[in-house]
Amino acid sequence: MRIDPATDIMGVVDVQPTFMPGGELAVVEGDAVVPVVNRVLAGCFDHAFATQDWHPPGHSSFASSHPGRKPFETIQMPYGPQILWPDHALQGSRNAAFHPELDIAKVEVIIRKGFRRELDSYSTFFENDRKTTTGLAAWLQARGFRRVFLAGLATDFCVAWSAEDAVRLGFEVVVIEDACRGIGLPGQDGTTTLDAARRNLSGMGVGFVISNELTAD
Ligand code: VGL
Ligand code: ZN
Repeated sequence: MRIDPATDIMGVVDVQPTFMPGGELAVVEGDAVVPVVNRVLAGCFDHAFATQDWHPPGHSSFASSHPGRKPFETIQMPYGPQILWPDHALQGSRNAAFHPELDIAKVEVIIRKGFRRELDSYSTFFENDRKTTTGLAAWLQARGFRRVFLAGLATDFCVAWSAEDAVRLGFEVVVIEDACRGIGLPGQDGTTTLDAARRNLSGMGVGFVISNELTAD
């Protein structure tokens, strides 16, 4: 697949140690995305944005903020169902910074999300009420980007919700599979949130590639 560096942009989602082995919400092999992201960014793209999960202490997505609740349970919030997580991505903490080896030289915009205490945010476009905008769509449109290539963590949450919103907003979307890792919570009938995300995104027309299928002009 050929990248057009003028109208294609890479989105690097939540490449933060909090989502990697040893972190608060560790994704299996989460750290394995770093060299892949670096290679693709260096070799194929002129432009990138990045997202950073960025929660205040006591964030409403933390199980610890809901007495009697445990991580990975689902509760009802005013904006809909919300999975509760271990405390993670604490603003200003070392594990909420970008992974120290992530090469952010080409990153032109950083979207921080989940900074409102009462509202979680998986997608880089809208918070979990699916109405509160981060402003990224307008920025991408103003800059003339038409296709968004997504990489990072976690495939089934922040990457998947970003991909879904991007399609709805009219962008073409491609997920770079080997540059992502997922959480994979158990879902209905033996499937996981990863299976559901892949099925849902494919049905919406999201493309999936592996990094060595990408070429630049
Ligand atoms: C994420 C759960 C909670 C993610 C962030 O980056 O996918 N998942 N916060
Ligand atoms: Zn979070």
